Formats: sequence, structure tokens, C-alpha cells
Amino acid sequence: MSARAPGNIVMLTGAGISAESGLGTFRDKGGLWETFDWQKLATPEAFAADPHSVHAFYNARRENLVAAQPNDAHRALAALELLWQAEERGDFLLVTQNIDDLHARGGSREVLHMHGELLKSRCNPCGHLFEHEHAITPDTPCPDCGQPGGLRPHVVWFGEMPLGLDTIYEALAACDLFVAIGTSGTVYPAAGFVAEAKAAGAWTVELSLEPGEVSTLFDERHYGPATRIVPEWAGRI
Ligand code: BV8
Repeated sequence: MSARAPGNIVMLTGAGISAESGLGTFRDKGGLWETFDWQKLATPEAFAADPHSVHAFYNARRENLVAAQPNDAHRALAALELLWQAEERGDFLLVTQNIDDLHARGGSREVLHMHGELLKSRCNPCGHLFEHEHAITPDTPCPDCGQPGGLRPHVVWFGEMPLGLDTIYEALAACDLFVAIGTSGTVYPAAGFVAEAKAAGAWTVELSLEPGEVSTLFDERHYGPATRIVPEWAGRI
């Protein structure tokens, strides 16, 4: 239980919450960044140098995602959101580093995708942002302006500005409870959120398979598979 009656809650999820849905994590054994070099696939420079390989990397992950299903951890957070709102306990902000749509498919109504979304792409020339499940190549024409060669995944690459940071920092400054789920605490600025929450006086909780890189900053820590520890924790607060 937190030291303070929970009021405003901010949750931050990472790849670990989708691991049991069959989507790869990044830094675990056999993870994406062990198999692929993120510097060759998840930076604007990599995309400029080799758009074919980058599109192929995201097309493969999009195909996996379409076949995947949300799990009990996603569903537990959706139920918690409903409870928080029904009992008017305070603000509820779910921030995810993940680019999958499993939180939404698990029932969450408000999800802030700070690293973008795999099922969306945008046209650099005209700015059109659209949802799709099909594969994209450097020759695919924009569904709006028709120009080929200008489409990119709506994903935040390394060196690019994450999305929604103003909303996130505002919520962290006012939060009473901060919960990080299934993230290694390796990537900034997300890995710095726990320090922001602590500075605001929040109770901080880490739920993951094993301690992440900023584990020592958390007041409370529970380790195990998300499909077990997230419903257990959500059922207690
Ligand atoms: C930024 C989208 C400026 C793409 C991702 C040098 C050059 C350029 C930048 C930097 C640099 N040095 C440092 C930086 C900053 C950089 C950074 O942090 N780099 C790291 C490598 C040091 N950050 C950036 O570039 C960011 N932008 O800094 O802009 C700025 C600065 C300040 C303020 C504002 C702006 C942009 C980073 C976003 C990159 N895009 N993803 C894609 O998905 O392809 S990052 C990628 O890693 C994922 O999105 C993911 O979100 C992120 C973190 O990974 P995790 O989610 O934590 O996953 P991971 O595999 O690491 O861990 C899994 C965890 O789950 C583990 O703890 C494991 O124990 C647990 N787990 C596993 N199984 C389970 C489980 N838990 C529960 N149950 C299970 N079953």
C-alpha cells in the first residue's frame, strides 16, 4: 500500500507489459536490440540511409502486432482506469513507451504513446498522419497527397523528441502515485520520470520481471511476470 492515499496516478509502461503477448522486448535475452542494431534501424539517420531496411523492420513488427492479443496486465490497467474514474479518486494518466496498441485493445481509453504508434505512419511532404496495418515501402504513395517516397512510421526514434512531454511533466508534478511497469529504465527521458515523481512527493512503485536501471529510486518493488504481478497489485490499491 502507498504511504499516502492515492489521488493522482501516473503509470509508465514498457516492453515488458507486452512480452507475454508475444511481442519482443528490447534488452532481454534475445531482445530486439540484441538481434537488430537500433542505431541502424531506429534513428532518423538510419532511415535516411536505408529506408527499405527500416520499413522492413517495422513491417515485420506490425505483422506480429496484428496477430498478438492484449494480456491480463493490459486488462488490469484498463479496469483500474475505470475504477479510478468511477470513484473519482483523482487524475489517471497512462503513458506508454510501447508502440503497440495492446493497451487500447485491452480496454484502456486514454493512452499517451510517448514513442509513437506502430499502426500509424505519416507523410513527410504533406504531414498526413494515418492508421494502417499493411506494409509500407519507400515507394508507397501517401493516401492523401499521393506522393511516393515520403512515408515514415509514426514512431519516435533515438535522437527525436518524444511526444506529449508537456502533459507528462505536468502530471508528474502533481502525482501522488507513480507506477513503472515492465521497463528497464534505460531510455531517457522516460527513465527520469520516477525522479520527477519523487520530487513531487509521490509514492513510487516498480512492477517488472527484474530490477531495472533506476530500481533503487522506487519506494516499492514487485518482481514477476506482468500478467501475475500487475493484476495482483491493481487489486490491492
Ligand atoms: C531524446 C520507439 C531529446 C522505436 C524507442 C545519444 C544520441 C541520441 C540520443 C541519446 C544519446 N544518448 C542518450 C540519448 C537519449 C536517448 C536514450 O535514452 N538512449 C539510451 C539508449 C541511452 N533517448 C532518446 O533519444 C529519446 N529522445 O532524448 O530527445 C530529449 C532530451 C530530453 C528531453 C526531451 C527530449 C528518444 C528515445 C525513444 C527511442 N524509441 N522506441 C521502436 O520501438 O522501434 S526506445 C525503445 O526502448 C522502446 O520504445 C522502449 O520504449 C524503450 C525502452 O525499453 P523498455 O520498454 O524499457 O524495454 P526493455 O527491453 O529495455 O526492458 C524490458 C523490461 O521488461 C525489462 O525490465 C524486463 O525485466 C521487463 N520484462 C520482460 N518480460 C517481462 C517483463 N516485465 C514483466 N513481465 C514480463 N513478462
